[in-house]
Formats: sequence, C-alpha cells, structure tokens
Amino acid sequence: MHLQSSGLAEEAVRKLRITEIHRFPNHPVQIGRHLHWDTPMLLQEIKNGIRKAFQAGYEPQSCAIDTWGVDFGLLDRNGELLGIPYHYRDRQTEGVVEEVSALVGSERLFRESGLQFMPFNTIYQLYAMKKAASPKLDVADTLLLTPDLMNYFLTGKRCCEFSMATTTGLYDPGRGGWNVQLLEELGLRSDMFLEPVSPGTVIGSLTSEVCAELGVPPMNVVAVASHDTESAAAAVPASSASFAYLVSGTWSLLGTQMPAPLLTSSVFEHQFSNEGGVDGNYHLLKNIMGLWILQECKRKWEQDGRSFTYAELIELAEVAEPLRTLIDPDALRFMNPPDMPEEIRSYCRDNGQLEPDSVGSMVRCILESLAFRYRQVLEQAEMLTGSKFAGLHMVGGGIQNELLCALTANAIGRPVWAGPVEASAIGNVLVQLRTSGHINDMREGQELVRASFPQHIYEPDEAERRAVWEAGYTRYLRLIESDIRSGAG
Ligand code: LFR
Repeated sequence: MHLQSSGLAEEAVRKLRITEIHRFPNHPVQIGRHLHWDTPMLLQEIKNGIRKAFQAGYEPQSCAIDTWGVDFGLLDRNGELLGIPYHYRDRQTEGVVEEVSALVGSERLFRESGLQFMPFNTIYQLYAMKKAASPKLDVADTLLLTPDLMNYFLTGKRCCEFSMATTTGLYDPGRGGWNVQLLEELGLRSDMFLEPVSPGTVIGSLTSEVCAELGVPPMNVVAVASHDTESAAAAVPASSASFAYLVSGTWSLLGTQMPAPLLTSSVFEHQFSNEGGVDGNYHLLKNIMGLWILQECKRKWEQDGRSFTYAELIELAEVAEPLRTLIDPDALRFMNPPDMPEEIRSYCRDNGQLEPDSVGSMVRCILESLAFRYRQVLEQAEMLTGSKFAGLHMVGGGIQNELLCALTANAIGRPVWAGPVEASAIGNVLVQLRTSGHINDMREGQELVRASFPQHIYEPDEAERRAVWEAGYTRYLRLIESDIRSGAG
C-alpha cells in the first residue's frame, strides 16, 4: 500500500523526487475458517504515515491510497464496518468459478466483465458469501473496495473509484456501469454499489476527528487509479505509444494499454483481463502468479529455521544449474499451498521431472519458469492486439531481483527496461499532481518519470546462447501443454 506526499523541484529539467516516509508489512490473519486482512492495523499504519509526513516537515497538499484489487469491506446502515474483510486467497471461493460459469455461461461472463476467471474476483467472493448464507449480505448498506474503504475511514465520504470497480467482475466495461442484471441473476443486491468516479476526483478532506487524533491540519484525499496495478501502469516511462509492461511484485501483471476494452472470443480463450485505468483507458493484461511463489518458499524456509535474505537467495540461484527444472507458475495449486517448496517438488514428480535439490535450484526453477511464462504471455498479447513490442518495461519491487530481469531478457530474446521500482507510488503521485494542476496530463507525467528515474537495461545473451533459451522455452511449452491435457494444475 502506498501513501505518498509529492514534491516537484524546479530545476533546468523538472524532476520528481519521492521520499519514503513510512513502510509497513501487510500480513493476513487466519481467524477460524477464514483468511482476513488486518484492516484496523492497515488503517492505523496509514494514519501513522500521514502523521510522520507532517512531523518530517512536509506540508502535503493531498494524499491518496492505492492497494491490490478485488477485496472489499461492507458497511452497515450506521456506516460501521461489518466484520473483517476477507483476503482474496481465502478458500471460500474454491469451486465457485465453475459454479458461476455454469449458471450464467462463461463467454457471457467474460464479455460482460472483461476479466480472466480468477477465483478471487469480487464476484466469486460475494457469491461464496451468498452460498454460505452470510447475514452480512442482508444487512450491508454499502460495499467499499479496499482503497475506498480506507478513504472512507479518513474522510467520512463513501466513494467508488473506477479502476477498482473494474477488478470486481461485476462492472461491465462494454456498457460502462455496474452489471445490475448479472447481480440479480446471482441473487446479489445491486444497491450496495456506488456509481464509480474517475481517477483524479477529490473525495474530501480528512475528518476533524482524524486531524485531531493525528495533530495535523485538514488535507484533501484524492481517488487516484487506486488499483495498484493501474497506478504502476500509469508510471511506465515508455517513449512510444504502444508498449508492453510487466508490473512485478507479489503478482506479475503483464499487459499493454488500450483505448477501449478488447472483448473478443480470442481474448476470452487466452484468459486476459481488461482493467480500467486513468483517463478511461483500459489495460489488456494477464495476472501471472509472480514472486508470491518465491515469497512463500522463503517464508517456509524461515519457519523451518533456515532464514535467507533475497540477496542470498539470488546468489544461490545464480550459481545453480540453469534450466534444470521448470514449473507452470500459474498452476492453481500454487495459489496458496501450505508448503510451497513441497508443492513445487510434488509438481515436478507429477510431471516426471527432476526435483529441485537445493535452495538455489528451487529459486532458479521459480525465476526461469516465470521468465518463460512472461515470454508466452508477451507473445499472446502481441497476437491479441496485433502489435509487435521491441522489448518489455519492467516496474515494481520485483525488479530489484536483477536475476529475474536478466532471465526475462533472455527468455523473451529482447531487451528489458527496468524501472522505476516504486511505480505504484509514482503513478499515484502523478494523478495527484494532475489534480493539483502541477502537470497537465499523464503524458507529461510519463515524461517526468523518464527524466527523474534511471532505467536499467538488460540485453539478452549473444546469438550463440540463444539456442539454449529457445530449447528451454520449447521444453516449457511442452510442459504446459501436457499439464493442460492431464488436467493437472
Ligand atoms: C497486484 C494486484 C493484481 C490483482 C491482485 C489481487 O497487487 O492488485 O492486479 O489481481 O493484486 O487483488
């Protein structure tokens, strides 16, 4: 989650500087049968961030929140939070995609939502709650997606921001509005949903209670592209109008910007998503499992008393045997297994491959498999949009993993332009700067990012090494195909 204040320094070339004031971890909590977010802690940490910004001597004109997609809180008619919001990896949605598809038809579901069928999309969470006869659904007055919920706690104003709305599966991008008909067919109430507002809208000011609690003056809270992926996409420092990007973090989101959603059957078949961004643009992108797989291995090793830093893990991977074992990172079994290293080993056994036999070979297997998956999705994106991309922009925290960037350049056989790391925070700030009139449009913002943050270029290996990567990719594709045929994953 990002909370940023902004400062524009007038120099010969205008540059944007960002300063990290506060960072906090965001761990889910298992309570009984369900996995939840620690929503009160997140709110408290946001407030701590605001207080620290003023204490550090800044006089922020505004603040804005962006978070992961799909999750939400429900308010009762007194404006109080009903229960603790579910985490999108909670198991309540298991099997729900199939059920909802059978009920309303999968092609129609795609055409009316533009989204790939990810079990955690809001639509499936709500349907799971309905199946469980959750009383919360009966008494809920308003549904607020996570950034909207936090904005509400800060300002007392209820608002629904457009980019988040498009992650729900209940917003119809073709018609442009909530899909009331679909909600009714699923037995869900449509009166909980607010009319979406565009990124850049001022929601309101901090409440007097929040100001008093923090000892700070009133400040505007702005709805930006509050879906973190869309904030990050808005900060990609591309110089051409058509470009491909990869937002790398817990998830890897690979896509390209489009003037309108692409709702063809080919997009449906390849399971890409159309997600709304700034200025009514859409992004055709795919969710790829991402560094979550590595994060979970690291957590398990830590639990077992073997702690490694990411730098150590990458060093071990660098000297491990290349292209020994590959996995399909998007196999559903990797969504939230209790023991990720064991899940990877069992995947390899199921596919007749050698198991990774060391920490280094495990990390290498994850990174190489991700890199090949990026190539596959990049080529699919080109086919779907009729574009040819000269290389891939990589942004987000994951680009600190230089081995991943280098492997990606080799897998795709094209350059990777990496940077900036804090893309979501920067995209968030750009929309605030536009709202306050410091920049005129997002194009200017993109140029500002290019002038302000260095990009690291990773070139693919020379011609003689290409054959190795091509053979590795062919092996990866064969693995994926046999996986699909056997129904594994
Ligand atoms: C990335 C992200 C993805 C979304 C996933 C779950 O942080 O926002 O875009 O699909 O989290 O919400």
